[in-house]
Amino acid sequence: MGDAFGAGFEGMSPDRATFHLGNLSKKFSRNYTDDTDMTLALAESVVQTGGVDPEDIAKQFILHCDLTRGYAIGTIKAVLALRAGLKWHQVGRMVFENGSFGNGAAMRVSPVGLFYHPDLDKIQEEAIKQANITHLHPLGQWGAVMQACCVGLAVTQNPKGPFKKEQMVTNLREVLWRGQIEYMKALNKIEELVAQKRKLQARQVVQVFGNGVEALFSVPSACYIAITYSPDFCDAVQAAISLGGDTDTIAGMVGAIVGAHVGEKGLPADWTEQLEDGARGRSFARGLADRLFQTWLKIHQTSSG
Ligand code: R7I
Ligand code: MG
Ligand code: MG
Repeated sequence: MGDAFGAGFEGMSPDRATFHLGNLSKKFSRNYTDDTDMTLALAESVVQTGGVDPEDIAKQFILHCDLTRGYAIGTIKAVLALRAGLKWHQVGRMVFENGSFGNGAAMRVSPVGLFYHPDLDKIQEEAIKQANITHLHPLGQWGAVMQACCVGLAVTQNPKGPFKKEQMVTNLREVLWRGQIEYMKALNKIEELVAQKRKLQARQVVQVFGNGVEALFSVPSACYIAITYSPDFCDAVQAAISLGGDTDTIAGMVGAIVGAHVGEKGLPADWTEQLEDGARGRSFARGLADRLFQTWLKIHQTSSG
């Protein structure tokens, strides 16, 4: 939902995006972009294989990635190379020799957070595993870890209780210290702002955390916004869009985190109705979410009984 609502604001400055937010209800298309396209492909693979299997994910990418939906160059080349017959572990350096540090592995990772919650160690491992197909750079990988952990922690919190912001920061710290120092620095800033109960203006959020296509300049922004505005889904997504820049992705990641906490009942029905409903549109996505939950349930019932 965040992806489809945010897409029309891509590349705007925070001031311009904030100005146009007044038209959110009427002005823009509700078509999803590459963010959702890849999320659906990953979720489908998790359901079919019962886990994260890069070979099968690559198969889903080959079958379902619609490269007209706003993909960036690194991922386009990787998918084309897969279609040309290369293996999943051969396509991660097609454009960037150290691997991509774009936010593409983070934007699609929410099924991993949902599927492996509440096990943060497993979320870390599997988020990196799925990132490795297209995003081998540690900043790309750990952006995916941070986003997946946010989703996993949000879905673990009681949807009826208050959103435990400090708890979420503490739990994130337990994982992020193992990875890239840059994400720990961003988490420290988030912690400081949460402790001060400060809601930054859009322009300030961009100054502190960024709004770009790089994982480091979008995942911490999404995490800060989600923690600050949860459980209000509409406020959170609008705050994400108001940052401008990579709006589809930041709003998509925020929506995934807050949505994981509030569940379907917490989503605005009038927004949901506006989403495109083609072959892999909202009805398909809803059914896939159910199948993902059923698969999660089966595994957890088996392991607990
Ligand atoms: O990460 P990726 O799939 O892009 C996702 C973004 C989201 O905003 C989507 O909504 C869509 O619009 O695209 O694709 P990549 O091409 O791997 O990374 C995105 C961009 O990050 C690249 O096109 C580069 O501009 C930049 N980038 C790098 N630049 C220099 N060196 C990523 N890695 C590098 C690098 O190593
Ligand atoms: Mg996109
Ligand atoms: Mg984007």
